[in-house]
Amino acid sequence: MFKTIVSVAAFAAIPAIASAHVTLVQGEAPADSYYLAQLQIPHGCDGKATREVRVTLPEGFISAKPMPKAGWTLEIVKGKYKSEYKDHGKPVSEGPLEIRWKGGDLPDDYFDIFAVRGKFAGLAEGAVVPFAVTQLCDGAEAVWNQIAAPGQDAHDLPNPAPTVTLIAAKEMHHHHDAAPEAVKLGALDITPGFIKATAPGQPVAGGFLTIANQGSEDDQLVAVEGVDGVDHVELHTMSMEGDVMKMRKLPDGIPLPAGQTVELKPGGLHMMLMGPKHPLKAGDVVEMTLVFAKAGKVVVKLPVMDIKGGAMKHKHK
Ligand SMILES: [Cu+2]
Repeated sequence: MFKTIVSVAAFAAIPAIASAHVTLVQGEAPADSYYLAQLQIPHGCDGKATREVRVTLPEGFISAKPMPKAGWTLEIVKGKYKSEYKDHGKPVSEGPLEIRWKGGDLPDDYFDIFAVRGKFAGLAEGAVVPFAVTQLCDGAEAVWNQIAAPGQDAHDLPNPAPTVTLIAAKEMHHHHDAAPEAVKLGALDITPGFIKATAPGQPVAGGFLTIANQGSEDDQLVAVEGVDGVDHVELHTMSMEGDVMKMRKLPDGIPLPAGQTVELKPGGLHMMLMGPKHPLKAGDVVEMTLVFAKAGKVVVKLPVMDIKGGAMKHKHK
């Protein structure tokens, strides 16, 4: 159960947490490169245990290989791709189209991750690529296949397909140079995301990362401090109010429920670097200290990336 530290205001932010929907753990990937698609299944269908998970692989995700899971039987549905691709110089025109993990038992109270490795080919930077998922439960199913129309926010959709946004390979190259590494602090696994590059004079910059609370106790990200070159850092959420996307400060921080993964990402929960004293440029690495209510403090490094498309609008009141 939630501890008293979770205030009403923070509680109200919980629906914005990505873990309510099926999501991809890594929301960005370089175009024309390998990608480990980790699909996070946060709950069952209407309270019923999940028995089968199916993912439809997107066109342009080639040479896919699923990761076997104990207690589940794998089925790979193969067929022709719509186009022909090159993999290591060889033409590829067919391969896995759908992966099915069958015969398992994932109770509604648990979450799990199902992984497929493959390679993006022929898709442009900025493409938002869906991995549609169907959960089959005892006498029920949940289908995660809705795609946001241009200008529409995926958060409006009741059953959005999990998506990954393709970014330029050189941005990922910086990513490798900077080697931002996952950090462990007690029961928390913290995976660095990125900070959006800013133009001169831009008053704020969004910062993103993923925190998995593997423990049995709730925790809370209460503050981000120690960032050079910015005035201070706030924790924000975004949500639709009517047809307007509104940003809201979370004065008590971001709840990290036990056993859940909370993703800070464009269009949702984020950290907001207020008042950068100079533009944040792609390739920079920003060091910061995350402060948690229970786990304590840890230093993480986030690379600055010039992310195109899916831009978050910073309409502060
Ligand atoms: Cu904000």
